Amino acid sequence: MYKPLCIAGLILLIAGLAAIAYSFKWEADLEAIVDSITGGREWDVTWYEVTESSGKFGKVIGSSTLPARFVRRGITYTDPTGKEWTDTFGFEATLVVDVPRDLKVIFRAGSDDGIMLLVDGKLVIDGWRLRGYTIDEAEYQLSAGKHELKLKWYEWYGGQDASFDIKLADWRQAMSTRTNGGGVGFLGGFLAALGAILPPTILRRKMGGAK
Ligand SMILES: [Ca+2]
Repeated sequence: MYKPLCIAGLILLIAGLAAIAYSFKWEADLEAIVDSITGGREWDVTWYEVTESSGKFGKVIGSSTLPARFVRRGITYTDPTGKEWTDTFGFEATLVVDVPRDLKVIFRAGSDDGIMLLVDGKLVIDGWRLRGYTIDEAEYQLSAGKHELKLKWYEWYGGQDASFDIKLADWRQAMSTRTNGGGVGFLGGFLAALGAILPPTILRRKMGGAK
């Protein structure tokens, strides 16, 4: 064992693990703020028939709700007549958020096929096209108070997925802290292991040679 390398490696390993643990705590705190913004409210969803591949809505086929933050893969909708929709349908949903103070957020909306997000009537995410599942992100400054979010989604043919999430802008820093912590921890573990297998005489031999 070559002790100095082992100790340096262990210090880096501990620092890396501490950064990872901190990033989880940080993320949990940010998630709690997002939960307070949505306040347990749900999307009010109106389902539509879709009449064109460009996502043109036809008649209303029913209504339901979705959780404020959701991931739905392989969406189907069974309308009140019992018909199950798997293609050529879509929805328009509204959700009111109540923001405790001015906050910079990241909206994340995913879809197969198209999706768009409007905040207080302003288009913030535009993914309104035929495509495989893709997540669009937009940073947005939300002022304190209530805001109306509108989410539109449509499915033409093939796969049918939709997702929506809100993150605070600091979430990206929390994630990079975790990635960096992982890198430092891995390096530390590697150096500690290297120190453990190196012969202890490596330094002594060098010093001996310098005499
Ligand atoms: Ca599709």
